[in-house]
Order: sequence, then structure tokens, then C-alpha cells
Amino acid sequence: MRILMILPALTEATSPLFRPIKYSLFPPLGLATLAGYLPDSDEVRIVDEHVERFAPDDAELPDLVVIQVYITSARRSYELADWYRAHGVFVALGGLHVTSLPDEAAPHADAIFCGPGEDTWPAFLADFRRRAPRQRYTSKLRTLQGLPPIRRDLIQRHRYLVPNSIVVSRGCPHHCDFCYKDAFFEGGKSFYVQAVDDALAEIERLPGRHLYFLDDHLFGNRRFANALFDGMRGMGRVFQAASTVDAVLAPGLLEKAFEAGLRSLFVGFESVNAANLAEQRKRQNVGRDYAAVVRRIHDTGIMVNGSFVFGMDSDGPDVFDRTVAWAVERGIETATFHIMTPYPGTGLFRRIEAEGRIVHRDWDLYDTRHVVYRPRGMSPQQLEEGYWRAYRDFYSLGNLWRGAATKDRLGDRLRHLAYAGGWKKFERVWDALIRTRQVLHALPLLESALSSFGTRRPSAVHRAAAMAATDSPGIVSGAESAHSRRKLWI
Ligand code: B12
Ligand code: SF4
Repeated sequence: MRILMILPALTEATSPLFRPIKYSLFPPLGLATLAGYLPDSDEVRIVDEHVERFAPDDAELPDLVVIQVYITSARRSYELADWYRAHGVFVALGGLHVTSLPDEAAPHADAIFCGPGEDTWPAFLADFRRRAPRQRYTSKLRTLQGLPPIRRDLIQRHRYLVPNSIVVSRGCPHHCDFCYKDAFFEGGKSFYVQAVDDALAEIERLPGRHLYFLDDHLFGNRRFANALFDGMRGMGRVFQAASTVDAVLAPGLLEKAFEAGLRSLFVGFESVNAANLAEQRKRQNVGRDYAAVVRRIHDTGIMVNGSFVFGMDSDGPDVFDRTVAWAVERGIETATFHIMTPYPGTGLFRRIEAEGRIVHRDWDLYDTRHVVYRPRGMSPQQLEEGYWRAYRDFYSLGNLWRGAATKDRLGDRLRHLAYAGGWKKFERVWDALIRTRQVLHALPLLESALSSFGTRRPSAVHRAAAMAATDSPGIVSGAESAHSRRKLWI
């Protein structure tokens, strides 16, 4: 059987203004995971429109087309699906957006899939081979036990800066209002982990040193995380991952992660307005001292990638400057900013829709860079302008320098400048590397920036751990608060 798997890109991927480095970071892991279920006798190709141009070709029609649909790529996904169906090819659609809006996706597909694919996809393959596929498959059985190896051989490694992306869990133990998670995992477990030995075996299979864990919350199951980090110690890896502020403050785990090779941690600092956290059901962050969180991560020898969302109901026009100032003063190395975006299926969407504040459903623009709802504390224009200004200001030379100056040691300051500046100040260089397909050659630079960051200062680490153990409450003021979704992965 000939199978074509496509990860379509959002509209702007073909535009000259497309920001390629962000989209050339990670390969299509979900599709490579599904490809693992196919026998060697099948002919499989994975196309990732984020890194390659693709036009369907009626001279090369496959037997089955599989498309992974995100909200921003929904329009393009349906366009491709319609084309293949018009040419008589069976089309299977799945992924986050299909799960949120199955009735929207169904007219473009022969079969749709809701939720993770580890149970439904093999069931469908069996049905398809005996020519009796159903129109809709909904995931119920949630496990990562006994997965076939991911077909990384189908990934064009040289096109990605971070070919070694990996997930060893699915979902998250928390329930934030804006997050995709509860809708995607509805009807079954919404947080589960791989067997530690399987995760370690997958890590062993990955060439080179650098890894990026795409798990929503790598520290979410402490017993698993402890065992994983124990197993990774001595492997010589450097890695990046995401966690929440409460897990960062827990004594011991962060240190173990450092010993295992963690050098940059994504932490969602959602908002500098404490009132926003309660509104978004971000309970695990309420009352936490975020300055202490940043200090603790830095003292452990790990860089911080802070994520912030603008436009929540308690935000006024001052939120942009306050957020940037907060992040710069704490020496956060990289920051990602987002305009609040209500994704269909989330509690946030339901609330904003019930309040009559959704202004359109052009999914192309649900990309966290456009305002798609009526904000309360400012105009949509102020929100968009403030968002872009926050990026400009945070990565301005003056603020890069100010952020670096918060570090005690010269080495740490230089690294801050090199790492933070590298992403935003060299966009032309990234562009050239990507267009000439040399982007993987920049990986050693990333590895050395990460692996040389910080040296643990045990006294500071222990001080922070002791302080965290007392769980100092309520230091979050109107000007300081916490965690978020991830979009830019540096
Ligand atoms: C890595 C990543 C990216 C990467 C690369 C994506 C890629 N290569 O797959 C990059 C940086 C490009 C990216 C960009 C964006 N992303 Co992103 N990204 C992720 C992230 C962190 C991990 C995805 C992943 O690899 N998961 C692990 C694999 C194993 O799971 P999976 O991909 O979901 O695949 C499984 C199932 O979905 C299912 N499945 C998927 N397709 C199909 C098809 C069939 C037929 C079947 C049977 C099953 C099936 O089976 C797979 C195995 O279980 C997710 C968060 C998350 N936890 O999912 C956000 C996430 C998907 N991104 C999101 C967003 C919003 C964006 C951006 C708009 C951000 C922005 N501001 O620019 C852009 C737009 C991208 C686009 N194409 O339109 C949202 C999507 C919301 C939504 N409702 O669609 C998420 C959920 C983050 C969030 N919490 O809000 N992203
Ligand atoms: S936003 Fe982060 S912490 Fe909250 S549910 Fe989603 S993944 Fe978990």
C-alpha cells in the first residue's frame, strides 16, 4: 500500500515573510509515530509543508492520504483533502483541530480521528485493509505501553534544527481554561507516561547530544521524572523541556534534571496580573513567587524560556511594558509572547463565545498573533500593537544587555547575550541556512550554548530548595505571576 502523510503548514508558510526558524525546529513527530504502525511492505512518505514546498500530483496518487490538522492549518488541510478525494484517494484526517471540531472536518474526509491515534489508527488500518473502514474513530484506550518504534527514518533530519524532538508522556495533570488538553483527551486519561525503560531506549536511539522534550509537562509525574532523570545521568545529553512553576519549586527534581542534562526550561509565566491566573483556572500557579522560580532555575544552572499571554480580562494597556520589564529584570534569557487565543473546544472559547465576544472564525488567524475576540481592558489594535512592541522591546539590544547584566559572572552574561540574541538578531542567517538546507549545521552552536550555560552553585541551590520547601505563599503581586502554553520553542 502507498501512504502519503502530510503535515500542512499555515497560510504564511509560502509567504516571503514566513518566519522560517520557528517552523524549521521540529519534525512531524505525530505522523512519524503513526507511521511506526505500518509494515515494511507499505511505501510511506511524510511531507512537512513547514520545510518543503508541496503540490499534489495526479501522476502519483497514493492509496491513502493521512493529514494532521492544527487549527491554523485547517484551511490548507481541507484544501489538500478535497483535492485527493476528488481524485479518488481515501483521506484520513486527525489531530487537535479535528478533535475539537469533528463536524467541520468530516465533510473533507473519508475517516476522521478524534484524540490520540495510538489505539484508533491500528484499528482503522485493520478495517481499511479489509475494505470496511468506519467514518469516525474516537480514542478511548490511552496507553504508551508497547508502542512500535517511531519511524524517524522517514524524517528529513537535515531540514530541522532540532531533529531529536521526543515525547515520553501525553497530556498534563492540570486543567487550564485556555489549554487544548482537556478537549483533546476527553473520553479517556488525559495524562499518562511511557515506561521509563522504553523512554530511555528511545533516547538511546537518537544520534548526537541534543534533545528537546515536547511533553507538555515533563515533571508532571514525579516518580516517572525522577526515574527518567536517574536513567539519563551519565548519558552525556543536553536537553530542553517544559514544566510548571509548582514543579520547579519542588525540592530535588530540578537538580536531578540538571544532572541529566537539562539546560533550558520552558516555563509559562502566563501573566503579570495575578487576577488573570484565577480567571484561567491556573491554580497550580496561584500564590507562587515567580521571582523565586526564576532564581531557582538560574541557580541550578538552567536557562529560562518564559512564556506570556496578553489580553486576558484583567490586562490593561500597561501590561506589555510591565511584562517586558519584569522578564528583563529577572534575567530571563528568552521570552515568547502570545495574544490570548480561544481555541474551539476549550473552556475559554465557551466562555468568550457565551459572552458574544468572538469576532470571527477565520482559523488562519487563530495563531496567537492576531486578536480574534473583543478584549476587555483595551482595544484590539492596542493589543496587537502591544504584542509586537513587547517582542521588539524584549529583544532590543539595550534589554538584552540589561538582562545579561543581572548575571553575576562574566561567562553567564556572555552566554545570555549569545543565546538570547542568537534567535532574534540573526534571522537573516537562519533564513539563509534554512533555504540552503544547512540548518542542521547550526545544531553544534545550540548544543555548546546550552551545555556551557551556568555551573551549579550548590549553596544557592540548597538555599532556594529550602525556601521552596517552605512554599512561601502569596508573594505574587499585581505585578508578578505565572505559567502558559508553548508556541516558540527556544
Ligand atoms: C511541536 C509543536 C509545534 C511545532 C511543530 C509541529 C509539528 N512538527 O508537529 C511548531 C513549532 C511548528 C508549531 C507551530 C505552531 N503551533 Co504547535 N505545538 C507543538 C507541540 C508542542 C507538540 C506537538 C507534538 O509533536 N506532539 C507529540 C505527537 C506525538 O503528538 P501529535 O502531534 O498530537 O500526534 C498525535 C495525535 O494528534 C494523533 N494524530 C495527529 N494527526 C493525526 C492524523 C490521523 C489520521 C490520526 C489517526 C491521528 C492523528 O496521533 C498522534 C499520535 O498520538 C504541541 C503541543 C502538544 N502537546 O501537542 C503544540 C500545539 C499543537 N501547537 C499549537 C499552536 C497554536 C501552534 C501555532 C499556531 C503557534 C504560533 N503561535 O505560531 C503554530 C502553527 C503551526 C501550524 N502548522 O499551523 C497548539 C494547537 C492548538 C490547536 N487547537 O490546533 C498546540 C496544542 C499548543 C497549545 N497548547 O496551544 N507547533
Ligand atoms: S497550559 Fe500547561 S499546565 Fe495548563 S493544562 Fe495545558 S499543558 Fe497543563
